Amino acid sequence: MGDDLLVYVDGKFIPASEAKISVFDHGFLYGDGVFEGIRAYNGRVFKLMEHLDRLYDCAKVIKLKIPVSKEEFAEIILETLRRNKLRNAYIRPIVTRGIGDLGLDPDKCVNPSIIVITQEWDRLYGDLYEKGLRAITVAIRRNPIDSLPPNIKSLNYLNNILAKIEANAKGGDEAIFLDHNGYISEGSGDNIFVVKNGAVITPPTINNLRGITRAVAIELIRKLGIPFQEANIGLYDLYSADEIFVTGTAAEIAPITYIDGRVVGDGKPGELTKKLMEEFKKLTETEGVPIYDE
Ligand code: PXG
Repeated sequence: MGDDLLVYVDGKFIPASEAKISVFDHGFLYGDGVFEGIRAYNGRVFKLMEHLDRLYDCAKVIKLKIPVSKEEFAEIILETLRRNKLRNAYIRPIVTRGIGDLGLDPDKCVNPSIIVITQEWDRLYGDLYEKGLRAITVAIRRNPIDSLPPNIKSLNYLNNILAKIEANAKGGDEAIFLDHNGYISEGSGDNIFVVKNGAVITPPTINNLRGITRAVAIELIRKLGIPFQEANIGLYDLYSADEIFVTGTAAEIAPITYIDGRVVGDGKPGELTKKLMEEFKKLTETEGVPIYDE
């Protein structure tokens, strides 16, 4: 990592190579903590408050009290970007449970830690936005909603990593999860949409992360007057779809053109997907919280 980058750690800005947390931090020992992934485009942070709302909701679910207000957290993020002179960036806020003993009990950890990493960022999937991604449905199931709710963006991402390992092994660019009922859940790091006969369908968020990009895509779909439905979908809907795309802060809106060895539509990114990608780009270039005085 670039050594000139400054990382925010509990009130200080530290050079990347010296930025550390304790081995006794329960974020490290148990994955006990929450995080966000946010993007800045063109000097503005896209959907900053929406990401912070989710971060605070997730923290509340795991009974983790973030020691600063949402407004203070927003300012920490903006200041980290300013110190690094960034205009186009990936932003990774992390709140860990903090230092405790080797036991599980979170109540024994008194001081949660706040970390904000920012870095220059380009497109996640490179030329695949034009070519389309190969997706694989994986054997590993999404965490059940009554064991580890997939709505929590927690530091324990092993479920997602197992999916990614499987997709990598099978030659997929992205892994698609089913849940224990066989319903399509989401990708390893993005939400999924299908298009059939001009209408867009995405699964409800009970079995997946409430993606900020998902919400933006739905808003665009509605604005464009495209028929839209939130509904459970299965493998049949995936394999017979005219178009499939995924949405995420890192992935943005990305077309899937192969799924489990089947060609989606004509094997090229679909018209509706391309329209949404275009509209999404316009939004990211114009909206957001300014980092610098304009
Ligand atoms: N589902 C999951 C499981 C995610 O982790 C999304 C959906 C999309 O949510 P947003 O709010 O970003 O639209 C995510 C977020 C990566 C990476 O390297 C992606 C995420 C988190 C960490 C790393 O692609 N995604």
